[in-house]
Amino acid sequence: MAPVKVFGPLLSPNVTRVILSLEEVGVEYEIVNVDFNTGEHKSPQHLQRNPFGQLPAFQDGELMLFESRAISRHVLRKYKTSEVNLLREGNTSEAALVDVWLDVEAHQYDPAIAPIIYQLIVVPMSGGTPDQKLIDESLEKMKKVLDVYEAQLSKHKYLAGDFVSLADLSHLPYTVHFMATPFASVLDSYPSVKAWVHDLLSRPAVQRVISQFPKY
Ligand code: GS8
Repeated sequence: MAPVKVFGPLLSPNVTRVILSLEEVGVEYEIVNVDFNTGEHKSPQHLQRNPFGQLPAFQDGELMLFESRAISRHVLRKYKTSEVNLLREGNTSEAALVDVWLDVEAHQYDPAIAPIIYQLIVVPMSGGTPDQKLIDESLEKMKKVLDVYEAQLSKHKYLAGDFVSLADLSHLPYTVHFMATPFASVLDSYPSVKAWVHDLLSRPAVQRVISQFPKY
């Protein structure tokens, strides 16, 4: 039996974030699907795992967690290996910079990119029409964030410095879907960002996860 369980479909970006962390440290895990279509994420059973009725939830023995970034930090802290040190907790300055860029991802990048993916991929799946005004506004927001990333990544190979961290990987779940949209060429104006994304995509753990994604 796998030591840990991830509740939620692999394709949901916040679920993918957790799976990427597990793959990086090589922990065996079981994915327990929770069906959005039937509203299973709002069922009393799931609300016990995540009181906000969202995915992912995560079980590690007696410990039940929600919030994908907190789960990822737990995984990378508890199952850290000598080769994989994605939180840099041995160095307080590096760890603080990882926290800064993880917060940037959560509070600047995610609110800009998530509506674009939702409108372009999720809305059409349920037969709806994407809200173009919201997409345009979100793209403008995203470009402002990417300006900052371009400046940072032209000075350092990764966001928190010259070492890869969870702050970098945490961007991938939405970015991979973004690259499959008609707006993927937006990244062409940000060469350092594009090189950074491609570097992250070449990681074996990342490849193991995204090779399971559908080709749109
Ligand atoms: C967000 C979880 C979330 O929105 C986290 O875990 O990082 N801050 C949380 N999950 C989505 C699915 S993944 O995109 C979700 O559960 N949506 C359904 C809902 O909110 O009802």
